Amino acid sequence: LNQKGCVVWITGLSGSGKSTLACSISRELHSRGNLSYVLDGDNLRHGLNKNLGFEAEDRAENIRRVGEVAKLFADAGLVCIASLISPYRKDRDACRAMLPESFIEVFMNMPLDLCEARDAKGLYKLARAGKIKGFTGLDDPYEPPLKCEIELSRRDGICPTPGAMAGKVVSYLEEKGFL
Ligand code: GGZ
Repeated sequence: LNQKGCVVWITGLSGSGKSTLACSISRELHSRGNLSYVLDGDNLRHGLNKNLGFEAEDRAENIRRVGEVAKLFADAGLVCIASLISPYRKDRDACRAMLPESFIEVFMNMPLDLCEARDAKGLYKLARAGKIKGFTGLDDPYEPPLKCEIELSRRDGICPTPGAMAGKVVSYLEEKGFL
């Protein structure tokens, strides 16, 4: 195989662009002939994690399960791209501890007002109206990484394109010898 298995763990607020980035990285890898698989928090909550809600313990269990599955994919030699809010540092660190040599944490550092302005699914609006309780960034905390492998953010108020951000991640994987 022309690659080493690893986990690219994308963390950030709802609407920060995690799923779009995950998809873009996967396409870029595919075009280079590399195998990858995307684990998306929101999608997995319809199947593997359908019994879980958004209480702290449920989020922890959600993240733990996805971490375990991501490790299986990485063990099989794939680049596993996990895209979850994963708001609590200790939950992300527990996943990192499963694969200390091949865990690449990518922080989508987008301001709340930007994510809220996008509000693709109208969830921020519902949360502001009190119809969703414990919404990350509003009445539930997001703990940014203290140290991560890659941080993506705006420059001079301009958001890089998903393709440009994916390029940064893929270059990192190349540089570190995963590709
Ligand atoms: C945060 C919520 C909530 C609450 C529903 N807080 O942007 P989305 O809509 O499509 O993705 C979000 C998704 C979060 O699932 P994760 O598995 O990534 O979360 S975690 O890592 O915290 O376990 C959002 C939607 O679910 N959603 N209620 N209260 N996001």
